[in-house]
Amino acid sequence: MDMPTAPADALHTVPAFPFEYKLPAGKTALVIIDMQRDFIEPGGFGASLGNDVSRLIPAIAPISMLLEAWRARGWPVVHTREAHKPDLSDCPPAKRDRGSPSLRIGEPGPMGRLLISGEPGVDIIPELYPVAGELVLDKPGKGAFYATGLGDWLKARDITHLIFTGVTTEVCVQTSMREANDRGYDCLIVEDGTESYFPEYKAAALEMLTAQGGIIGWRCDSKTLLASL
Ligand code: TIU
Repeated sequence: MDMPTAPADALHTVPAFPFEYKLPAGKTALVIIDMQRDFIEPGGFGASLGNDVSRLIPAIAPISMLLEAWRARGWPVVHTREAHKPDLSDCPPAKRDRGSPSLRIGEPGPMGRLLISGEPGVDIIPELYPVAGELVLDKPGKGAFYATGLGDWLKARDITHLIFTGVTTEVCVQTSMREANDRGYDCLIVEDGTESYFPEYKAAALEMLTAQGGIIGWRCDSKTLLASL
């Protein structure tokens, strides 16, 4: 016999910080920010900036468990990739020319041209590879809403709550969560489902997003979230 399923409007109570997060079943998207080879594997964009890319690996297993839970329930999943058009027309010089990376955006590396749509380095890592029905979004900025169709996609599905995971905590994840909060979404960031090249920046980002009574949103770890579904 099939297990009875909760009605689509069931509310799950997550014991989050700074207070309980009410998660509506079916209206809460799992958002996985930029879990792509260019940030996580050697030879990509993250490494070109001088970072130790192995620091991001601990986020993979918690995200994978959340992804499994969302898929099992048929709930919405969004994967983003930081990526530019091959002619770089959507990459401002202020982004490309800044600093002194070993390779710049658009230059060829071992996984193809850095942060260019369609190149191997832009692809999502195999452990979290998208399946049919999940939104895969290329974004030219750090935020997932800027110059993308994400807002329209969420509205069309009546999605009101967003669970944030991915990399890096204080860059693309934080920017996206702030954009989402300004657009009226109730946002929760998963503490062990996000990583940074800089542990101190990760800790600070988690603190500042949820300070002042949840000024941008909520936080909890993946076990707490999974146990409350
Ligand atoms: N450099 C860094 O920490 N992050 C980025 O450039 N992009 C994302 O966070 N995805």
